Amino acid sequence: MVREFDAIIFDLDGVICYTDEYHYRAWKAIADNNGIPFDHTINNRLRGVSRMASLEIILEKSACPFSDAEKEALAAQKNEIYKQLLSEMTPDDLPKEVKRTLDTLREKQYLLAIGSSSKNAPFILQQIGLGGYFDAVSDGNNITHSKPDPEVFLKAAQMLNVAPSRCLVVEDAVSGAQAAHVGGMKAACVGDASNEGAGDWNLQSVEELTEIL
Ligand code: B16
Ligand code: MG
Repeated sequence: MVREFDAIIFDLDGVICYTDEYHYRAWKAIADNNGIPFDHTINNRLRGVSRMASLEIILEKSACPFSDAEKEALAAQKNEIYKQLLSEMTPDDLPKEVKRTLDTLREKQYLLAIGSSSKNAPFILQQIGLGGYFDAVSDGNNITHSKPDPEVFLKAAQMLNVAPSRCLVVEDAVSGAQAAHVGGMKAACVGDASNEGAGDWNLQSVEELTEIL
């Protein structure tokens, strides 16, 4: 079989592990403290979006305006709550089917990378036992534009020294699938993005990757 890809770039939150629920809980605490309506439907719009851009989406429902300094303070408070939740994660929070899939793709000699908007990506990978596992980690610390801008995936491809057209992105966010496409990459989607039909492949589980690769 002729291979279409040399590298697989995985989104982190919502693909490798379910930190999306922790983002929800942390933002919910901030929203409740400030009397701002917030639910899972709004939370879905935050997938793949940077911390400050997420806050702007949440503040759309606020009755009163916030200054830039107040916004910075709210984002910092949210991150403290989020990091507290992350500190309780262990390798048991890495789903078995995800680890099996990664190991199978590695055996098939694909390069494996992370392409995440999160500045907490290195800490999360450490917590779930994947520190040092990937061939490249491109995350919120090395980008200036978040998804749907393709920067995070293009940087991952650069780190791997692989052409974008030879990379497959795995995403749970519609914004992430769009970023892949703008960057000239194909996208395999799970979760919310799969339900929205945003991918070139729309999967029920990450493990289905081993059938298409
Ligand atoms: P942080 P991903 C994204 O991670 C999340 O989906 C998104 O909800 C979050 O706002 C963003 O990271 C930034 O996270 O506040 O930790 O820097 O899906 O791109 O892995
Ligand atoms: Mg995600």
